[in-house]
Amino acid sequence: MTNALYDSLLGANAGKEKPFLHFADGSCLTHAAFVKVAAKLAHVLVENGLRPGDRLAMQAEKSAEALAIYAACVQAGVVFLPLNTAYTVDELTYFIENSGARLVICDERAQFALLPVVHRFGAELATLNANGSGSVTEHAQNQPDEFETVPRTQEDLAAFLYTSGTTGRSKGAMLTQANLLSNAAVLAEHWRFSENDKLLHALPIFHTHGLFVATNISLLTGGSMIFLPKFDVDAIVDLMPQATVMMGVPTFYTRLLDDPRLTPDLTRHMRLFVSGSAPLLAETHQRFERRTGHRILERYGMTETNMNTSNPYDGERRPGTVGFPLPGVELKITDPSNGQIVPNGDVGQIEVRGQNVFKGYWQMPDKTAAELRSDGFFITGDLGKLDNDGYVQIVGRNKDLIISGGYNVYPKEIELVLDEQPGVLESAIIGVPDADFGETVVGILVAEPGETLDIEAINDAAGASLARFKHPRRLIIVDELPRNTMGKVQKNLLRETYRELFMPA
Ligand code: MLC
Ligand code: AMP
Repeated sequence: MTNALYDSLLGANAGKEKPFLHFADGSCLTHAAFVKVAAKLAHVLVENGLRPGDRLAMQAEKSAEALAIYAACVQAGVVFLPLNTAYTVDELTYFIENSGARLVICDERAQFALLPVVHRFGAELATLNANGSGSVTEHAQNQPDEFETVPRTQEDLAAFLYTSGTTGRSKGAMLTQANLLSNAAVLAEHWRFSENDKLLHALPIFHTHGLFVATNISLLTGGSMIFLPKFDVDAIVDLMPQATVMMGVPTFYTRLLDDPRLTPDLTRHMRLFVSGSAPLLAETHQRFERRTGHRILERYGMTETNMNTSNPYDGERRPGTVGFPLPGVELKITDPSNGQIVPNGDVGQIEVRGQNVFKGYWQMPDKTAAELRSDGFFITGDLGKLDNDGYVQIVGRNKDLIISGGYNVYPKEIELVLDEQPGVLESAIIGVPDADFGETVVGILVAEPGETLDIEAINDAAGASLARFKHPRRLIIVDELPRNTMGKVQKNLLRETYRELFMPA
């Protein structure tokens, strides 16, 4: 038995003395060196007691070493669980407990807060800092730079990515070797990647977009990435003339459009701009083309499914659409009430099936059964339709979800925190349009009779337990929430009322 993911992404590059990661200071790490770092780290994982199939949870800043931990997990057959650096200890506690992680890697600054949690669940803790220092890399120094790759089948798990739910409890999406490898291969071909590509990488590496789409494609094709710690317009403008491809969320593109340095000359060396993770306004697509001559290629994916659809590389990249199902992906638009395919052109829920679709939610068979049909179709929760030429258009969501700057925010999770605050009778979290983040989070509160709400204290409480990107940017007190005859809060009415809060007409 082999380990196809390792062989394709890393083993194939073992002898390549050409750059894999370029850093902003001009230095670089070759493919061969990256493979060696990964092997050393794989020894560290084994010495920490990790066995194939065990989970490793990591909350670490973006660095070559952090990326090499992912590679080490692939080589050692360990399931990689990357976590948003914005998560609070409360949030991390849930992930560590739920995943049963045996090893938790975090920044040195977080270790004392996390140590009691890690010990409570019988795990071990190691550290990795933004500059690559920490107990993990110290331990790796004296390890051999070769590691006997652990055999894995295509159905074995490679990663868990947590995605929140409408009940407020996050679910661990189990991704197999086959899910990751098949999608990387399809995308590499569809988007014409080669070893000559240099991808401008400013996304975080704890989500599908930055970790699997960008990184796996670059590894698979032996290309390279300009690896930036985060998105920063100045750095992007500096480095774009050296790159050939950029992948980003729509906020990347709107921020670039706000900068006068975005010109045809700046983008002359680029062959492809990809956007995804949130809706790209047709207007942004058109403005970008007018400014640079490039048509952004929009694609559509999810944590559970990797990438599902993409606009064509050669054909028309149609603004406001996410293109066609990728090779190997079946897509249908169904009536949510009965699962039947709706007439062409009608709006329905998007369902997808293919090798890209995950195996289910970790230890949540009921939730898995509710979203993943026994015939393999996954109910995405997105609402869409096909236009006359078969392009998929996403028109809304059948799930209570806000996407802020490419990060998913599930209202229920925040409402649960707000409802617990003194004097709060009930709350509703909605997303309203925002020029920078696409949508931003607003909280509507109702006080208990006779109570006066302390907004500052409520904000502090939200801040203590929820990641910063989930915090309501505004809390508004109302007398009551609008409800329909069934008693359900009518969030559409609230969204309409507060539509212009951050984007006045
Ligand atoms: C940062 N902040 C955010 C935020 N990002 N708040 C809401 N939404 C966000 N996305 C907070 C900061 O903590 C800060 O808090 C304040 O907002 C302003 O920060 P900033 O400096 O303007 O933000 P910045 O650090 O520049 O980050 C913005 C961003 C980043 C858009 C560059 O969020 C980002 O890289 N997003 C990409 C997310 C992503 O990769 N998604 C892919 C998911 S995979 P304060 O304290 O200063 O007020 C997926 C599947 C698929 O969806 O299809 O791809
Ligand atoms: P996540 O759970 O973080 O993977 O987010 C997945 C969700 O992001 C999808 O279900 C969609 O709602 C949304 N999404 C991803 N790409 C696009 C896109 N191109 N246009 C609109 N929504 C998108």
